[in-house]
Amino acid sequence: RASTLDDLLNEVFRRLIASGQETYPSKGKAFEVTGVVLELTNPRARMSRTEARAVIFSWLGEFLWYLAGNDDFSFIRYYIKDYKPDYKGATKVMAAYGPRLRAKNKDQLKWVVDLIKKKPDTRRAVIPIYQPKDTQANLPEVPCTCTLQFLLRGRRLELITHMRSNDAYVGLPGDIFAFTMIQEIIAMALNVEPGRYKHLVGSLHLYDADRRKAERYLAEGFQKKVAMPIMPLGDPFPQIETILRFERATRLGRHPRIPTDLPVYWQDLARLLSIFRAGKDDASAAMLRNMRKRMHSDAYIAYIEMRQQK
Ligand code: 5HM
Repeated sequence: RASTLDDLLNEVFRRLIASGQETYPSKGKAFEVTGVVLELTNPRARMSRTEARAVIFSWLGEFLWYLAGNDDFSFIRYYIKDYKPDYKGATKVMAAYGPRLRAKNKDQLKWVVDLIKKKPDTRRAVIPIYQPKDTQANLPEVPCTCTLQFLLRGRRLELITHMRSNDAYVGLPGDIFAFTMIQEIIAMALNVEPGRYKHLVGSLHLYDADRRKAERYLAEGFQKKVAMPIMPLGDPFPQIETILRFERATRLGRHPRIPTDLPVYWQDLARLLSIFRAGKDDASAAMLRNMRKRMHSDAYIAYIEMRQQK
């Protein structure tokens, strides 16, 4: 249990390095702990401030990919250049979460909001990501996330995520980022505060290939605590539609204007998308490219702090 993502990652990496059991599943040697419960007490402290893990663009891109209900390979590849296609030339991602979360004919996020509004104490606000169709042999990828369960308790919205498998170095931080953002979206739609975030993992592992990087992360020491600002209260779905339109236009290189009718919270995320675009556009601007690599959460945080001081 920890109050920030960095504190949680510190504990997880230490545990995996000290006592992870060696396993050899589908993707190379890994050190594993099974049946783990991680808890982030402040779900807004979802960003890392370290040099090693502060990769806000890929997290933000993946989160928007989910929200868009999208399964296009080109969408996610724009944000995560190492994202592997299911097979050579694949244009869709079979295990994509987007269509499972927000199908055209059934938006599970809105369903959860409606259900909890009607039955605040419900134990049924569960979104299944992992589905029967994933239980076939030899699929290239199957979702690592099984379910998201929302519980409104004491006027706070808790989220319990169950993952069958979680890569502690590459997957875990982005997963926590996206799911706590979804937690806050549902909380705002219900007009309550987000509560605890719990992350239940069947197999939590660190690949041998990332072990040195995890050690380097630990060597950076503890970072100053930071949390994202509070999402604007009230129904966030219309604002999400606007940001998704902006994201798409930006990704397609149309250079849209920042939607100034949006609350500052969403405008700031739109600015991050523009900065990311700028880094891609000007191939000759080495400095900009470098800035894109480094202009991760730290710069975003400095920017928020500056705003808060004003
Ligand atoms: O063998 P398996 O299907 O579990 O391999 C998938 C790998 O991707 C695992 O290391 C898993 O932990 C990681 N992963 C993750 O950590 C994958 C996804 C995508 O569903 C994710 N987090 N969100």
